[in-house]
Amino acid sequence: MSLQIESITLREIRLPLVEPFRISSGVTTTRRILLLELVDADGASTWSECVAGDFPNYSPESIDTATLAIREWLAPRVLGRRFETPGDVAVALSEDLRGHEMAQAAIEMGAWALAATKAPQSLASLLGGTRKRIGTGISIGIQSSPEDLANKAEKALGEGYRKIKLKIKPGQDLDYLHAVRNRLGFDAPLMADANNAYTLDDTDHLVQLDDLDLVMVEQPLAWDDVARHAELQRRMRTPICLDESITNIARAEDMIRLRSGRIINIKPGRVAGFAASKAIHDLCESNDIPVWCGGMLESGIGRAYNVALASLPNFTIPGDVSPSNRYWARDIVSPEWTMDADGWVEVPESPGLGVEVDRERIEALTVQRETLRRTSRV
Ligand code: OSB
Ligand code: MG
Repeated sequence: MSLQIESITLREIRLPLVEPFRISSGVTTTRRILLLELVDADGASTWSECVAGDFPNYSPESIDTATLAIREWLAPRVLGRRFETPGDVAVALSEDLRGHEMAQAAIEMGAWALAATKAPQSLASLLGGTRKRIGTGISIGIQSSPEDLANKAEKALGEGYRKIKLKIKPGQDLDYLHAVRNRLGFDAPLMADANNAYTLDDTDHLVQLDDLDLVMVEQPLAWDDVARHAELQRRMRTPICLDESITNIARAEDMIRLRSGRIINIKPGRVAGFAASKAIHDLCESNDIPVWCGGMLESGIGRAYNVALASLPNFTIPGDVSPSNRYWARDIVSPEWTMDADGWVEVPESPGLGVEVDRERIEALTVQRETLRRTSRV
C-alpha cells in the first residue's frame, strides 16, 4: 500500500502522571508529549507519538530537539513524496543524518500506521505480528524506602503483572531489592533497571545481585557502552539486558558478538522506528536472544505502537506495556488500554492503530501546535 504524507501537524501536550516516576537520573511528574498527526494525499490520517522526554537524561534527545529535527530536517524528506511501502521511509529519514532516532521514529512509525489504516489492516498484522495478547510488566520507580517499594511491588503482583521491574541506583539497590524478594518470594519474576547508574568499579557490588535470582538486570553501565557490559556480564550470572546502548542494528550485533548481554529491550522510539525494530528482532531471534518491548511512559497513542510491535514472535518476555490507568487519570485514546487479571493486554485487530484518538481532549491539552507541509525547495 503506497503512501504520500501531505502534512504533519506537531503538537505538544502535557499529561500529568498519576504518581511521579523516578529513575536513577531524574524524576518525571508531568509528561510533555510530542504528538504527530499525519495526513495522506488521499485523505487518510493517523497519529503518532515521539517518545523523547523533557530533558536529555535517557538519551541525547529531548522533546525540543525532536521538534526541531522533525521541522527542519526530517519532515522535508518525506512530505509530498510517494513511498511504495512504509519500510522505505526509514531509508529516506536516515540517509546522511546522524542520530535523532526518536524524532525519526515518530514519523517512521506514523507511516506504518498510515499504511495500516489505508490497507485496511491492523498495525500488528502489517508488522508481521502473531500474538493475540501481550504479557505485561510494570516498571516501578525508585521509592523512598525498601518497605514502600515492597508495598508497590506486592500490589503489582496482585494485579496480575507478569514481570516486575524495579528501578535502582547506588544507595538504593540491594536492600530495596531484598525487601521485595523477601516480601514476594522467589517465584516472583523480578528484574532491576539501573539506567546507567554504575561503572565497572562497582563490579563486586553488582555481582551481589546474583543472590536475588533476578530475571535480568537492565543497563547497569553507561548509556552508550557495549564493551564494558561484556566485562561485567563475564562476572555475573544474572543476565544483562541492554536498553539505552542499543540504538540501531549494529549495536545489537556488537552486543551479540561481544556477549555484552543476553536480552534486548527493544523500544521502537529509541532505534528510529519499526524497520530497525524488526531487524533487531529478527537478528536476536536467529541468535537465541529473547527480546521484550520497553516503554517510555507513552500515552495511549505510543502504547498502540508498542503493543503492535510486541506481537512479533520473538517478544517472549513480558513488555512494559502497562494499562492506561497505571500512568494517567485519563488517557487520550478510547478504549483506554486495559490488562486482565492474569496480566495480558489484547492486541487490537481493527485497522490502523486499533484505538480511537480523543481529538477533543488533545485539543484541550495542547500547549503548542504547528502544521508542516511541503515547501518548494530549490
Ligand atoms: O529505562 O525503561 C526505561 C521510562 C522512562 C525512561 C526510561 C525507562 C522508562 C521505563 C518506563 O522504565 C516503562 C513504562 O513506560 O512503563
Ligand atoms: Mg531501561
